[in-house]
Amino acid sequence: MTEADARWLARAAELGEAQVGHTAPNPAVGAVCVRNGRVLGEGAHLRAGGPHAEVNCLAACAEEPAGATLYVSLEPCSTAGRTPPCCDLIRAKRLGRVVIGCLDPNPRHAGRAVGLLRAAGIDVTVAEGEVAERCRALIAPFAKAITQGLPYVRLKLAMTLDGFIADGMGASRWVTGPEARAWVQRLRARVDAVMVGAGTVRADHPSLQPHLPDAPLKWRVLVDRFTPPDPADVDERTLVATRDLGYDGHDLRAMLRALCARGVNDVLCEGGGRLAGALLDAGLVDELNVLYAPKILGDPAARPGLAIAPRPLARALAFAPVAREALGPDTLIRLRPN
Ligand code: AOF
Ligand code: ZN
Repeated sequence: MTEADARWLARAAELGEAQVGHTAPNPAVGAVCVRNGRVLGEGAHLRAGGPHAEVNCLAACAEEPAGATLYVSLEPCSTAGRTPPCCDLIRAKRLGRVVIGCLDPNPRHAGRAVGLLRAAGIDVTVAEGEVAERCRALIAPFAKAITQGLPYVRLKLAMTLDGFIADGMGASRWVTGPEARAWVQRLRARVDAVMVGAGTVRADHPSLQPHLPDAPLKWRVLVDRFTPPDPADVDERTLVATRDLGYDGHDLRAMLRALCARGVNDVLCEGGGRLAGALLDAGLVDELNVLYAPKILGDPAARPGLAIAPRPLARALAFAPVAREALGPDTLIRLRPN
């Protein structure tokens, strides 16, 4: 793989990244067709059931792509799903070379394209290094969902330095500042569903939708173990866990499986403390996003961000920080459970 290959593949990944949050249960994928350092066409997968990135890219080519190189962030599919196999199209269009960002974790495809395309006389390169990492990160939620039947779970906690999400009177607007809240809106736009305890929704009535132009409406999952949902909070985009996902009040894993079966690959949990704690205790969290507001409440009646079974220091839940970012006065820490 050359430096130019890495650059074109990065462009394919960028086209895919722009579709994150729109394609569930499919992965977001981007593609670029190039001849002699010149772009013939670009494309992305826009929504499940619609044409794949390769199809849109090749349809956008101003001239016949025979002999050209196709850069695609994910291995082209080799069997028919809702749409025909991209490998057939690549052969029919007689591309000279295909550069793949990462292999498809879907067992129906998983690596088959490489042999199929090579057998058709097409030069195939599977990327390595940084750009390959980027392409894998792009489909991480899809990879977990397709191989484990569980969605990728992100937990967001926005709290004071002493770990509270509302004061002793129940006031929660706002713990964090506008920059942190805007970051949460962008995160919501990138996931497939937002999950929250029914008690938190009853207390705060958050819309849980990304209030951004072009962001599709998300599923709102109300987990009603301790508190029944207020009918006023249930609309056509709401899934009530006990009613719609067969949740028995204990088996969160089974509930997440049912959510995944509904086509949710990527779910954001926004609290409350008991649900967040239960997910962490059950080892179901893939990524933790803590937004710390530079405030202290010190009120034992305040609402804690996390309710978790007590642990001795030696067995504390431990995390590896992956990034720290300043959002106005607040601090975002992204962590992965160890
Ligand atoms: C590609 N290009 O842009 C995407 C792919 O039901 P279908 O036909 O849409 O197939 C869905 C599967 O295709 C999905 O599970 C994943 O393995 C792959 N996604 N493949 O060649 C794309 N989105
Ligand atoms: Zn395809």
